[in-house]
Amino acid sequence: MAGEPLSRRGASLLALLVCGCAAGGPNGHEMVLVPAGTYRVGAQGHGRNPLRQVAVAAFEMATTETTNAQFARFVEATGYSTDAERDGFGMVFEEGMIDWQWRQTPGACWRRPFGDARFAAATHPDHPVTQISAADAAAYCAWAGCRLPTVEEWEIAARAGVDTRYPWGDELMPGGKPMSNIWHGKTHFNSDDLDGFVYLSPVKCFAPNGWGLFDVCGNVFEYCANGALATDAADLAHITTARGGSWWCSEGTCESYNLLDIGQMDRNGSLANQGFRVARSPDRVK
Ligand SMILES: [Ca+2]
Ligand SMILES: [Ca+2]
Repeated sequence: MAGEPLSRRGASLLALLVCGCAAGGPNGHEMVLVPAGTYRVGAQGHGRNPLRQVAVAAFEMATTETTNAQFARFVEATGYSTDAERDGFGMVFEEGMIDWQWRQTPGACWRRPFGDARFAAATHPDHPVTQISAADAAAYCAWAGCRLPTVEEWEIAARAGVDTRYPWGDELMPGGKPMSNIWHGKTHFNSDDLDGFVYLSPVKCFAPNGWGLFDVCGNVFEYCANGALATDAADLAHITTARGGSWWCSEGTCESYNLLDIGQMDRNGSLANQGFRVARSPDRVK
C-alpha cells in the first residue's frame, strides 16, 4: 500500500484486503484491519486538515462507536465513575433550543444521557455511549487494551479508500435519502427527524462504509488521540480532537459530519452527542 494515493481503484483493492479481516476485538468490539501504508488525507485548502500523505503502521479500528453495553461492562468490572457522574451534571440539548445552546443538566451522565429515563443506558444497550469526557474514553481504552485513533487513522478508516466528502459520495443525501443520523433542520429550534431520529440512534442503523465501519458520519462525535492541532492557538491546552459530527450537527452549526472536518472538544466536557470509537495496534498486525 505504500505510496498509493486514495482512488476508487485503490479503494477496491483495499476493500478486498480489509473487509475480509474483521475480527473479534476486546469487550465485544468487532475490529477491521487497516494495512500499514501511506494514505492520502485532508483536502487542498482545508485549514485544519490540509491535503497530505501520511504513513501509518497497521492498526485495527472498531466497526461501531462504543456502545452502552460495552461501557457498562467496563464500569461493572472496575467501578469507574465518569467525570459527569463526579461533577453531578452533563450538557444536554433539547428540541426547541437555539443553535449552539446546551443546558447544564443535573444527573445527566452515561447512564442517563439526557438526565432522565429517555435513552437510559440500561434500556438502550445498543446505543453509543455518551456524556463521556476524554479522560473517561482513555480509562475505558486502558481497561479494554485498546486506544483512541489519531485523526489520521480515523480518516483513513472512515474513508475506506474513497476521496469523496462522505463515504457514499459527495452528496449529503443522494436522491434525497438520508445516509446518517445528523440534524437536518435549518436551525435547532424546530424538531427534526428526517433520518428517523431526533437524538441518538442505535449503532448500525445506516449503511456502513466500504470497509464495514458504521456511523463514521453522525450519531456521536468520536474522540481522537490528538490534542490541539498545529493550526490551533497555542493556549488551547484543554482542547482535544473529535471527528465525524453527531446527531446534533447541522448545516448551520458544526457541519462536521463528513470525512474532512476535524472538531474541537474540551477534554473535560461531557455532552449527549460525544462518544468514541476504539482502535488497536496489536503486535500481530504487520
Ligand atoms: Ca437525526
Ligand atoms: Ca460517529
